[in-house]
Amino acid sequence: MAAPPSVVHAGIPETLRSSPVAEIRGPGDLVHFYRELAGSAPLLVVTNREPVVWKGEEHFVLPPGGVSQTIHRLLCQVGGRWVALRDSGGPDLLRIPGGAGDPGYRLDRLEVPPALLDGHYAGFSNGVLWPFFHDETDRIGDASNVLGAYREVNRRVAGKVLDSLRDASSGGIRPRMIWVHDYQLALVGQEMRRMGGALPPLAFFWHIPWSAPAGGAPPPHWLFEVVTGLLAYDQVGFQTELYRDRFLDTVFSLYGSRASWDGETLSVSTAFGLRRLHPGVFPISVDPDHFRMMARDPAGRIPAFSLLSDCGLAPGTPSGGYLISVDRMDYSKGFLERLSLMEALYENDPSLVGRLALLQIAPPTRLSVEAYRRYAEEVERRSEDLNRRFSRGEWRPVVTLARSLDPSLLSPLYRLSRGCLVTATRDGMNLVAKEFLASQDGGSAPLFLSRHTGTAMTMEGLSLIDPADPALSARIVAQGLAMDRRIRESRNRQALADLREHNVYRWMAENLVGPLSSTRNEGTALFARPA
Ligand code: ADQ
Repeated sequence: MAAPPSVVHAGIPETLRSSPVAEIRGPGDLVHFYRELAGSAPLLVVTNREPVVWKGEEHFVLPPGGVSQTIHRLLCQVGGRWVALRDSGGPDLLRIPGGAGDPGYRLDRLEVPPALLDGHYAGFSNGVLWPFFHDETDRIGDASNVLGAYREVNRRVAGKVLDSLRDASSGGIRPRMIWVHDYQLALVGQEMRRMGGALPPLAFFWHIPWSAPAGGAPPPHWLFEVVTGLLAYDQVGFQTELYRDRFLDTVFSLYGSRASWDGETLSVSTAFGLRRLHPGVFPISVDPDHFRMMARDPAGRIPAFSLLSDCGLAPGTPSGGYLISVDRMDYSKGFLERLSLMEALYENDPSLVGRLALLQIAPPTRLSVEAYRRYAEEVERRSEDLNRRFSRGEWRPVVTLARSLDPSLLSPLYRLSRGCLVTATRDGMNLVAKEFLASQDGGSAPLFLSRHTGTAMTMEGLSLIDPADPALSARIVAQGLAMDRRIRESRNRQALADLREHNVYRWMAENLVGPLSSTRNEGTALFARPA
């Protein structure tokens, strides 16, 4: 299958490509960049989930999630606020300390009653928006009973942000910008503007795909509201040019001649006045150097060896070969498609039976959503079928670890594998693919990457598969595994060089540079208050 044409990080304005943003390689560069633009002005971040898990008193731990940890580290150093829905116990405010001489930040936690939270999270966010934007039409739930909860939680988050800005006990803060994340919070910007008052630039990042407007069919009734909500931000970031362009298509299909786009700025005449915003393309990434180091570190390699031995995949033994997959148990990650691919692989080449297993590291996710519970059961049934059919003695073709593993253990597991299978049917980016490539660092294990991921659309020279066609994908995997070692190493080296250039710190800078450079950020309202 041919790789897509070179679209590596396309869509980023020329000015930005040649700016110091392109030089950013690590956390120190990012902090320096932030201070150059914002001085000592703080940053305010808004997410659905908290960056820390409270464990009592002043004690909390950091969950594994890479992106939230990168933002957390920046906030620790530059100072600011983080507003999120509460995930664990403890007080409404947590002071998160910075390192030596760093200001740290304050986490403002919003408590939402369970019934409302259920409508917002399981109902609209993951029962309607997620399947809609992952083109899983059959799984889209009824929006009418849960849209109200979504609106209400977004309104409460907006209120919490404004309270945080005005909080008399701290004298209020004047952040240089507010950065809101993901589909659960699309309406927060609009709600803040409705509540009135001076606001700094509002940026938003949409982490998941944006689907093409359904040709001919009427759009769902809630889409206009979500899109209009996004228009309230000054910048809306997407992972790829394709998603950004589809967003523009959707805006044009909904707003017709009231919308115009000059290649940088989208202008739309809405019921709330004229909106002018920048829909940007900012492909998210990882910290490749961190993964490289972890992959080699004995502190992770030793437990990785013993975990593999416990799973019957002892490294260096004839039955120890495995392909790895690491995903939340989400239908969009293509678990069933991956099992079909493995089945086709064994059918085509029976000599792989007993020599090459699938190690799937798959923590359960969103179990409050019925579709997820049913999907997990189906995956388990299919895995058992495969295990019944292809087991040889103690050896199993499918080994499942239904839990989260620390990245320090994950990266040696990536490194020790024979290859990685990413079979997402749709994926905004897919960071697992990038973590795997970074962990190779000199290794030759190939990545087999679904062409429906943002990673496939924004990186060159990778082996692309199509999860919808397991037979073809199995042939691509077999060919990739048989390819000359030097070719595989060279491909991985090239991918690593790309990731070092397009790393997560640079992604953050790309998101921040526009709003931080804005001349309109001295506390004046960017849009008139609606009449
Ligand atoms: P996700 O759908 O969660 O993210 P992905 O980009 O692959 O998908 O990120 C998952 C992260 O969780 C990775 O850092 C991975 O290592 C970690 N993870 C997954 N399973 C794990 C396990 N068992 N143990 C430990 N860690 C595990 C959403 C969008 C993506 C987009 C990201 C970032 O759906 O398309 O790439 O946000 O924008």
